[in-house]
Amino acid sequence: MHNGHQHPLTKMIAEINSIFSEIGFVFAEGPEAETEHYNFDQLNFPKDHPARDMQDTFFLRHEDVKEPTVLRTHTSPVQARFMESHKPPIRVIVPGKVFRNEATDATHQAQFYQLEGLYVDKGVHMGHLKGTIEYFFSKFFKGDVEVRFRPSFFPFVEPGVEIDMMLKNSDSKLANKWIEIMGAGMVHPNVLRNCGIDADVYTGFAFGMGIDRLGVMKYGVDDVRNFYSGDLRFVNQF
Ligand code: 2NM
Repeated sequence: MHNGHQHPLTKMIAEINSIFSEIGFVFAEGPEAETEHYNFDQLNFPKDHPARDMQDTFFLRHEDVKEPTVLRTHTSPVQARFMESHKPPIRVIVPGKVFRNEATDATHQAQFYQLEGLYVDKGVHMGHLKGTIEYFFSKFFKGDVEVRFRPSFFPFVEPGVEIDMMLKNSDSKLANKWIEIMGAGMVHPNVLRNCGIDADVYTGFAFGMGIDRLGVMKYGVDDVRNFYSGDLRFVNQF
C-alpha cells in the first residue's frame, strides 16, 4: 500500500520548529484576518505607509467587520499579541500564512508562508541576532554558514538589516556564493512600548523570511507555485 506523507511546507515548518526549540524558542500562531491595528498601527507603520496601499494589502469589508480588517501581510501581529500577553524574556517563532496583493509568477504569490522570530530581554543586541541566524541556517541547510548584514529599513525595527548567507563545506548548488535571504533588525522602541514593554530596560531583535523561498533553495524547486498546485507528481518527490 502507498503511504501518505507530509506536504513539504509542513515538513519544513516542523523542522524549523525543532531547530529553534533547541535554543529556547517557543512556537506561536494567530489569526490570518487581522485588525489594521495589530497588522500596522502597533508595529510603527505610519498611516500613509505604502505597504498599507490597496495594491499591497487585501482589505476585508463586510457589515459584520466592526474594526478595519485586513488579511495579514506578515506574521508580526502575532508577535505584537505575544508581547502584550507575556513578560520578557521572550523567545518566539511564528511560521504562518501571509497575503500580499501581488501578481503571481515563479518567485511571487499572493499567499505564501513566512517565518518570523522575536527575542526580547535585557541586553539583547545584533550579535545575538547574527549567532541565532547562523545557527539556524547551518542546521537547516546542513553545512557551515556565514552571514553578513547590509543596512536596510523596515518600520518596526531600528536599525534594520538585509541578511545574506553563504553556505560552506557543502556540495549543495547553493554553496560558496552570497544569497540574499531575509530581513531583520532591532525591534523599534515604539513597537516595544506599544506592546507594553519598557523600552528603557529591554531590547529585542526580530527577523522575517519566506518559507517557500527556503524550500526553493533547500530542494531546488524552480517555481514557488508548485507548493500550492496540489500536483501529486510534485509532492510525491518529498
Ligand atoms: C522582517 C524584517 C524586520 C519583524 C519585526 C517584528 C516585531 F513584531 F517584533 F516587531 N516581527 N518581525 C521583522 C523585522 C520582520 O521581515 C522581513
